[in-house]
Amino acid sequence: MSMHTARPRLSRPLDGIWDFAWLGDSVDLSQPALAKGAPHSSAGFDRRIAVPGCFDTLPDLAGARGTAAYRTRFEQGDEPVGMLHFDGLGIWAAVYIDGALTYVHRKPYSPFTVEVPASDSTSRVRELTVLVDNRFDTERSPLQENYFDFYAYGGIFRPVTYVPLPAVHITDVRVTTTALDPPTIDIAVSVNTDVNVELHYLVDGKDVSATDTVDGTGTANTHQLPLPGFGLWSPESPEMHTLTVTLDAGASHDEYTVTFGLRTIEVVGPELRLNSRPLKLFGWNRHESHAQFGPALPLQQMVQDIELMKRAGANFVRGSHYPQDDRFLDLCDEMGMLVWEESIGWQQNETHFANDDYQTLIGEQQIEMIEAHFNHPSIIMWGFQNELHSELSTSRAVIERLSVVTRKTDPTRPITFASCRFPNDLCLDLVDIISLNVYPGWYAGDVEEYRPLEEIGERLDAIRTGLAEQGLADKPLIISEIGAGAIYGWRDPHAGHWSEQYQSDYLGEICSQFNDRADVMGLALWQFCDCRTYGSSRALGRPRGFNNKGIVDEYRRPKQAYELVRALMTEV
Ligand code: ADA
Repeated sequence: MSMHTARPRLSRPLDGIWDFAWLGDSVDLSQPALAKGAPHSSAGFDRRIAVPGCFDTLPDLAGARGTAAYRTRFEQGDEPVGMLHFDGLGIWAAVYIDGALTYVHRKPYSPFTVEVPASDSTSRVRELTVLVDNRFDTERSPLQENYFDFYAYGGIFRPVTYVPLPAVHITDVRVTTTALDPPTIDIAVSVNTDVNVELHYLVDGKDVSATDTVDGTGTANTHQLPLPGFGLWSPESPEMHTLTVTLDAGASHDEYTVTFGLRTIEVVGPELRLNSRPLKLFGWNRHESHAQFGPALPLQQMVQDIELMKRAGANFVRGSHYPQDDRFLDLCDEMGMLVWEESIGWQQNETHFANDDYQTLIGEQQIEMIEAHFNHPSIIMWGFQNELHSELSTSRAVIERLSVVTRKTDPTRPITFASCRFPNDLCLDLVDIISLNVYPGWYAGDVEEYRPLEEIGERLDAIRTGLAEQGLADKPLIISEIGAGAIYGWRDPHAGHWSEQYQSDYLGEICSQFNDRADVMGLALWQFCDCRTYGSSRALGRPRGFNNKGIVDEYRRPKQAYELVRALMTEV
């Protein structure tokens, strides 16, 4: 296995200690463009904060909702163009450069870039201020709401970088594996010019004798670059390669490096095939969440999370329920985890579907997520709209629209959404993979019955029959959520709901069922780690204010079920 960094260019990380001020919960953000009177101008930056980090995990701001001001400085060199790249934050942000509003960001967890305007002073030092707000406001940020079953953290919780650029530069490079024998790739390069420029390609640092010319559209396609002798990517052998594209246009020289894996993914009848071989997916749903850091997970934690999942037999993780940290995706590439990535969503209904602003933003997030993460071989499917009300006829148009957008942005990967409405779902025919969230024996059918574990097998049988009746048996099936809650340390002679024993028996039952069934292609247990959720009276079904269905707790301490699942899933 070779280790690479997926950063495409020489960039300057702005992560570190920034100035910080808490502005409270009454700042009026309706006119963030008022540069001189902008709320941060009198902020008085009296504190320090880490970026990446969440402000509402600081002791005195735990649980607070309001506006925070962040400030740092960065040096601009002689380069004609500069971009700031933010990998993700929550929930809403306004970006100011040298005091002037430059960008307003409304999509939690989405990566975004901001072009740095030319400086009007001779100083090369630029001041970057970001107002970050974590209040729920369906007009300002309709993509995240307080009824979602995961905590909406505030802060710049993923890296920020400054990327200097030449005047003529590469804006994107996409690599698609088009054949396996010999491995062959298609390269699509976008540049910010429509005059002819020359491109040159290196793979793993080796000259592959391929050059290309960008035509007037700004995009060049090499026609099938064969790479005989280059290793394929798979979970068992996650071999990564690099492609470096160099561009020469007059005095302008640019270089852009992407990492990629040689692999194909396709749906054939009820099978999902990686490199033409059928997959059986097993793993977890994972929230980016930690007791101390919220979603600002240290890199070490990301590595440990993947290690914990793999040790227990996983080859698959569903990044529930939002675009993932790019560093986590890099690790999945390097460590051989297959990924389902999805845009943010949690049980959206007709109110959302009637809101044009919501529809626009969710479509944008879907496209931006795919564009940012296209080259990760670990991602094998795109999802959206977790548990939307797909039993309503109005939902069909939403799924149709997102399916079209997704397939247009990436024709190479299958699409899915996790439904909890089966058998009343009206949209399953629209996607490539059927994914069902079910909780038999937890949110049990028979509320009087103690330890109703037999509901698990019964439900799986009913799903198979139901899919056949609806003419959907010929599509791959994933049980995309199933699980039971356990409070870490709660071992009880009665072994009922919330005990570690019930969770262990429950997950043992579902894993045994899965191992015995050829007709379920994938299983993603709910969930990997306990995560913070509602603090209000909604928490009555969420003891401690946590969703406790993790197989490890919010500090990654394994519960009793972990060793059983590990035994069942590594000895098959
Ligand atoms: C849903 C949902 C998850 C979580 C889970 C649960 O299926 O998709 O986010 O809320 O239920 O724990 O009940």
